[in-house]
Amino acid sequence: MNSIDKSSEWLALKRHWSEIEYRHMRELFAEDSARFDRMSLQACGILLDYSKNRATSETMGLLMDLAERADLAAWIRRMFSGERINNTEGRAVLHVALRSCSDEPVLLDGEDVMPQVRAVLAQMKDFSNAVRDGDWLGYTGYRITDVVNIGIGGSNLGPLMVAEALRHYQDPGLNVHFVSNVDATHLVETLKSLNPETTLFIVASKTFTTQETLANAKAARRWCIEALKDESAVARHFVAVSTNAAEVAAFGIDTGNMFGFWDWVGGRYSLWSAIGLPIALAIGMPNFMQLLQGAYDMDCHFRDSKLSENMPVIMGLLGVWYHNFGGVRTHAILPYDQYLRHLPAYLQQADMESNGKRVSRDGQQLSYTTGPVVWGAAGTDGQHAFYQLIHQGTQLVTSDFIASVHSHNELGDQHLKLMANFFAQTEALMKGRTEDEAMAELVNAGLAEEALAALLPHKVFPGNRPTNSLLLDRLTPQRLGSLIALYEHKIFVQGIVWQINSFDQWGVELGKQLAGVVLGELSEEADVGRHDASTNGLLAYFKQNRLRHS
Ligand code: G6Q
Repeated sequence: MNSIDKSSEWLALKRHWSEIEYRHMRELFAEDSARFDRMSLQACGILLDYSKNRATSETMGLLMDLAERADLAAWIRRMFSGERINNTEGRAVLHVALRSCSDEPVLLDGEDVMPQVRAVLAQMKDFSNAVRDGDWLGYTGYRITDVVNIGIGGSNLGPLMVAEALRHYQDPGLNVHFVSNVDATHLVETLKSLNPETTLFIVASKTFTTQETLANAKAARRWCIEALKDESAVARHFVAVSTNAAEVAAFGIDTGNMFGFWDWVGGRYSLWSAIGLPIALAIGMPNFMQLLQGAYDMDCHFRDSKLSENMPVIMGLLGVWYHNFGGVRTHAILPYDQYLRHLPAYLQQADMESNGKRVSRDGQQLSYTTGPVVWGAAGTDGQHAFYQLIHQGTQLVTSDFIASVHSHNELGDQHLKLMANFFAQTEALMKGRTEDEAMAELVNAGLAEEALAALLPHKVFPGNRPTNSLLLDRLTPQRLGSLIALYEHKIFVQGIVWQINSFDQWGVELGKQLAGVVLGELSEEADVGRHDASTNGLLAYFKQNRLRHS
């Protein structure tokens, strides 16, 4: 594979960055009154304004050339047509099939996967209706009031984020909880307020071998049996979501209470599958179907729009622009929506696990960087925490600001206050405050000359800080589906340009192996000493102190 950084398209962008680097967005706006019209677009009920970027029409043209060099359009077709593009695991990447609302078949090795997808959706519908309507009762005949999803990583972050984002649509009679950490505190604190007779556990694990999930599931099972005094209670209080029926049965969950999915669904892309069962329980299956509809809308936009009018393509390429040509290393996700407060953590996994790769699809060490550090928090909280660095720090941070025109909670003028902050921040990040403006302000405040000179440099804001603004009409299940799919496809676009496999996760697998080895050495009698001096020392200290204080 020819390394993309040797291509003429890449070199053209490199030259172009050196031309544009010192141009201020203030100038770009002053020169072009139609900039917003040219650099914004709408799709699936989402407005993307990308005009507050260090980019011109020429930049966008050069980025599109790079996408063509990377053969992006063909790779999009490959994903949608079920090719095994996850080459290191020999798997297709078909999360798009999970939300297909079309009658067209989705073929994998010549076989339509849609009948299986629809069968699991029907099973989810029956089950979630039964629990929500009180037809599925606990072992002692009580209605289920609490659902605890036990899963980690991709089997936790998606459902957790969506259930919280759509809390407005939740049935108040059914609370959904999420336990992921192997630190028992997570489970213990969650169970404290729950009644075993009315609690249903979903054990969610694609492999059903993940240490954290199995440890929590076993502890939950003991908690249930101890309270209900009968092993057979498990059948009414435990269901599983997995691709591994044998391990589900070995754990003691009836496979009749199992919801399946397939190896062509990556963990971090699985909330659309049965991994979304806690979402369906929380908001009801019609709303879950709306979530899928929204994702499908974005899939169609991504698959069918030309690259220059394609929202995920534009966002992905702008990310490449800053990362590879501007040296920007971190990207902030800033939802001005309390319901979306878990979105940064969700996208952190989606992006960093997908694109945190150092070799190309064919195993060559890359000569350019990939995968920004993704982080963030809900506005306005973030403004009172880390925005200082974004405004005045020494490194350039790019950000996505996300909000809705209408709030589910229009309390007084609070939504207007929230949105005033949203608009003011992106404007301030773009414009900054020049020395003259800062000076005028200090003069107005009546500062004496000496104090003014001392304070002036601190009051200057360079501006020219790039932001994307994303405006939804309202945070509905459908819009949320489109928003998540937008980011999934953005990540895909970047992975293709970087020539990497965005769909494996060997770094996660490593953690799973290593913890198992060390666990064996933590017993009293086991020898420690096979590691480096630091690890040996830490292990010895830990074991001695456990003994001393036990
Ligand atoms: C996601 C990753 C990873 C995975 C967890 C849980 O893409 O593969 O986060 O989801 O490690 O794995 P299981 O679902 O197999 O328990």
